[in-house]
Amino acid sequence: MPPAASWQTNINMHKAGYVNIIGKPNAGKSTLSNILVGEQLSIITPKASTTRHRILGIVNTDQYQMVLSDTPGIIEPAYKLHESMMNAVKDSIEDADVLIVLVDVTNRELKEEHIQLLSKSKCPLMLIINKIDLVSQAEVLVAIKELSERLHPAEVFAISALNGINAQGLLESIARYLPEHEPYYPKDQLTDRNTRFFVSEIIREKIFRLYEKEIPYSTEVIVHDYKEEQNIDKIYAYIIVERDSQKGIIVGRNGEGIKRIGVEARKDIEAFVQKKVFLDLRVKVEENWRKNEQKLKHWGYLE
Ligand SMILES: Nc1nc2c(ncn2[C@@H]2O[C@H](COP(=O)(O)OP(=O)(O)OP(=O)(O)O)[C@@H](O)[C@H]2O)c(=O)[nH]1
Ligand SMILES: [Mg+2]
Repeated sequence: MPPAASWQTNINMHKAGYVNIIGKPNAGKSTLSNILVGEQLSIITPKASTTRHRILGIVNTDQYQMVLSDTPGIIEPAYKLHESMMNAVKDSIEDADVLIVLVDVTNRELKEEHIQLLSKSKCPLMLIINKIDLVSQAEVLVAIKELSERLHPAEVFAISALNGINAQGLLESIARYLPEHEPYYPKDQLTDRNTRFFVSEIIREKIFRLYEKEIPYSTEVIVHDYKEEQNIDKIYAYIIVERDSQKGIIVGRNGEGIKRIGVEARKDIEAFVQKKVFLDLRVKVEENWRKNEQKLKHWGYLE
């Protein structure tokens, strides 16, 4: 048995903290968060503004607990929904122990107001340049120079979140900035979200992938009943749209649209819950839900 003193030192040395990833829509925040956590917690699509909530992903080792927070992209609010998404961004700047500013090297202009927003943070800022697989090394160096001058980061990294390039080194670097602290969550916990949330996100991801224009943005998914039986999970969800015309588009000719969402989502949900799944999807119209404070509150967007 080790002497009491060394055991004591280990407890004291435990590090824990909130590491918040922020950046413009489509920068790769969810891809990075997933690769660091090692699980597909956040949905990823080629469309901007996929993520609507803060989602915590927790990395646990004996030495530390890193609570990563994936956030919606920084946007100009046009709807009440967007205000809630931007509040998630602002909160994540304020409550971070380490702030990761993720920048897509191919879309790297930062507005002055974004720099102002970031300057409110009082913690170490790590600048991470993403998607380096898409450009030359020379361009990466230019981006590092340009952005470092404006953001004054404690550290800079260049990565490809998609291919995992430099991801392990990044994880180790972030860990060095974590303050000494006891764990915030049980050490076997991976996220703060429940199964219903992930199921609705999987369905929403299919809609982002299968539909164009305003349809994905006008859609919300609500799991309204979840029955766990011995060999099967029975899940009942509403796909909420803003107008009757959108309902028709989601359902599709002879119901083919909604059937395809159901088939694809069920496959992923079964892999996620590791069980057979029955999925019942219905489309409901809630006029202008994105502007409706009551609805947004009810669905967990507004505090
Ligand atoms: N080529 C390349 N593509 C990437 C990389 N990282 C992410 N992507 C792609 O960029 C797109 C957006 O990725 P997400 O992780 O959803 O981006 P996000 O910042 O979470 O986006 P929002 O949630 O919409 O704000 C997806 O198509 C990803 O596959 C990368 O390193 N290289
Ligand atoms: Mg995202």
